[in-house]
Amino acid sequence: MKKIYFASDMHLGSDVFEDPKIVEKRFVRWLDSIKNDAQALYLLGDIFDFWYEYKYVIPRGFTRFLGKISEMTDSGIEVHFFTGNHDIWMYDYLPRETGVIVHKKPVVETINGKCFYLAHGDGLGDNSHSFKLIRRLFHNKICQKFFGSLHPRWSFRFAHAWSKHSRKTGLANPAGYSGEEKEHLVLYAKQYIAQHPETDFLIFGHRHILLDLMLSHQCRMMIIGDWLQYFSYAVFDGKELSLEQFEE
Ligand SMILES: [Mn+2]
Repeated sequence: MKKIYFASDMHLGSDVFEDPKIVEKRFVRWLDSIKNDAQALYLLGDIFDFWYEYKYVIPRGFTRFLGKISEMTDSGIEVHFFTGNHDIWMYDYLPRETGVIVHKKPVVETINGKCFYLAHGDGLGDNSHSFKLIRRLFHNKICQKFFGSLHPRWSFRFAHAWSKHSRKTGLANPAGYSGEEKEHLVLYAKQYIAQHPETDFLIFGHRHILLDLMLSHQCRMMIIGDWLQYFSYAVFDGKELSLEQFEE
């Protein structure tokens, strides 16, 4: 069997690096390095730092990335694209143009007899009111329509400022791992496997940390880092799942 790869949080287009293409080019080199033994690739969210598409227009940039994943789907690799909290507004452009399969919700999938629970991870186990409110606003159809009716000169400027602001409070300075008892996703995962004990692996992005944790004798969870600090990914060879970092 060929391998299944998982990666998340590239935040393509973000200004964390002076040249935003640094992340994109590195990520594309990684895609090049896996394309020959990959059967499927799961991109677990926050692939773009900001994405919004209109009926006839898409954001500029990302050409190397879009070209590479199109090449991969053309060659028969299944590419799954999860939306995160930064690229919620994904409609039919990516599936039509690049052949990816878009997921807006967590996915449960059996791969080679193993049961996987896959999600970006935002909104899971985090019950804070301000987070819930913003999430509801961003997912609201009327708000999305209103945003789409603005000229991009205004809406994109607002969005990039917003993304920058949320990074100041989150991404550039993300709360590190503070233990099983405090990590929302660990708490969520424990609750989930209590209801779904058949689960073998839970894989998340979102937190920008590396975590590989046994939850029970059968069930293991991973938070697979990001492409801003760790250049990390998970790979499943049909039997074993491992968390790795791309080294050139
Ligand atoms: Mn992220």
